[in-house]
Amino acid sequence: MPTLESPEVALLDRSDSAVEALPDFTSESYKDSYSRINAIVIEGEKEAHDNYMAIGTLIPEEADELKKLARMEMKHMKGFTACGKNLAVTPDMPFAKEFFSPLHNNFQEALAQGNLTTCFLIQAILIEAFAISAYNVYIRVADPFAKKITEGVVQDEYLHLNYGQEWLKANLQSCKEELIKANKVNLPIIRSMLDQVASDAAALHMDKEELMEEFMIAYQDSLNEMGLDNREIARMALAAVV
Ligand code: PL3
Ligand code: FE2
Ligand code: FE2
Repeated sequence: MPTLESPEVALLDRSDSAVEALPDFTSESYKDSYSRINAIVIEGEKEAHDNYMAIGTLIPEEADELKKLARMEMKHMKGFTACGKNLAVTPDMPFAKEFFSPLHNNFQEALAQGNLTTCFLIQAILIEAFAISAYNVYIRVADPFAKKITEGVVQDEYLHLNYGQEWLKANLQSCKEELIKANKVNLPIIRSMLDQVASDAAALHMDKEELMEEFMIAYQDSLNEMGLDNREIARMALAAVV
């Protein structure tokens, strides 16, 4: 029977759904996985910065607002860089660059065509919902230093998702067809990124199904807020599984 001092009792105090022990942040296997995950997050924040700056060149009247979002992304990048340093981990940046390259290339192609709908879908909806899911799950199992940083970051990511969502909502009539088309191409890429990161995430005690669940909540909520109906949202979400 658990006593007050026993580990079982301490575990019961954790308020999240995944009631499990925190990982050993100093183990070699934790640090090995962290070197890739930390790099992915650093690269993702850097690309997010570049993407908001790039979108600003297509909408001059929004350039100042987009610069603000980009500046937040730089701050996130610095925060996560500090998280790696704090654990004495060197981020594997070449791995992360390769990891982001399919989305990176699709964003660049859309940008070159002045295709704002696809740019917003890739950066503000798909990447931000991916970040929100990852950070929400990570907060439950992070070391205390990284937890504090990630809690601040995830609040900003909701603002970024919301910004893209409001632009797409305001333009929905003219951009719906393109939105659905771009989603068909890019949601499977997010799915494959999640598959690629799952085993490293598991080493950090992050559960794949929990990540998918958190992603689907942020993604579907956002499509709903844009004004898509349940059938349209279901069709779009199915692009992740078929
Ligand atoms: C946009 O502001 C940021 C984009 C970053 C995308 C990150 C996706 C992360 C997937 C890996 C899951 C682990 C999270 C752990 C956090 C240190
Ligand atoms: Fe960010
Ligand atoms: Fe963001």
